[in-house]
Amino acid sequence: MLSSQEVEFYRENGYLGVENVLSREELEVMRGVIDEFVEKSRSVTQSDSVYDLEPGHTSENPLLRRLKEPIKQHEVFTQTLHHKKILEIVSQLIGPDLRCNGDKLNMKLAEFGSPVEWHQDWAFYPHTNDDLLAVGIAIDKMTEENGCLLVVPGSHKGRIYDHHQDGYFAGAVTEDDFNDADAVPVLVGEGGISIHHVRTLHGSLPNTSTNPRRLLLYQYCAADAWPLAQPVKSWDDFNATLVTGEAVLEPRVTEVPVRVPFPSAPKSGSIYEIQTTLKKPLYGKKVG
Ligand SMILES: O=C(O)CCC(=O)C(=O)O
Repeated sequence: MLSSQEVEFYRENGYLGVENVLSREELEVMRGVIDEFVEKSRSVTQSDSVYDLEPGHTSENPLLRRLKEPIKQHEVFTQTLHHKKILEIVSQLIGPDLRCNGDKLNMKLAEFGSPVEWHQDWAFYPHTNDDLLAVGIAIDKMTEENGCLLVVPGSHKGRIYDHHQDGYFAGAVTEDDFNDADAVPVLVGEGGISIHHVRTLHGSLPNTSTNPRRLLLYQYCAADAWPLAQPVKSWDDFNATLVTGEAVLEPRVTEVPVRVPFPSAPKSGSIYEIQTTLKKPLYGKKVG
């Protein structure tokens, strides 16, 4: 459970690091499963619905950047989504009825891994209220050198930044004068978790260390937050995303700033793929 100081810190700053959530044994099991997916990625030649590959990936030198929707790929990831300690912590922050609206395993290889440009998750999936957050499970110790998560404290209380370029959603902040001067690292040891509010500005640098940086991300939403940009097409499918608690028929609507992620990026795919179209990336290579 979080202390009242930790809850207060999260409410004020829009992020939190919590140490020692997963045990060493749980981490070892997960690392074994991740290694199996890296092995399987050797037979994949381009990014698909499961594997997101770094440029330069080959069967001899697999460069797996992301395992997409890990809860669909292996039961260890589904079990961890329901981890008792994690659900207790998340419930303290956004209530007992929870859905999951996304999950991913981001991997930065030693001396290589891709950066993630600055963005607010809310720009991708606005809801009727902003009781949504992402939990990042540190499979490896998070350090500044290996490209830990960076956040701008307090940004969850502010505006939604422009994530559009040339009239299309670009998946990253595109404002000319934006910089990372106010950013702080979220440093947690292996088995710890980072938590960031859905409106918190965040990003991460490439991995310049000799160690990998693997972060398993689960997006949790209060069950009464209703998605505004990704329409619910089936009540049953929607309720299949419930992690704990009850579905609601009356979404809670609060006063939140909303921008929709449309028109969609001409280059669709993962955040990495969408962000390759950025003309002025802060961290990555300039394209075009
Ligand atoms: O892996 C990271 O450092 C950040 C990931 C992230 O923000 C995302 O995938 O949306």
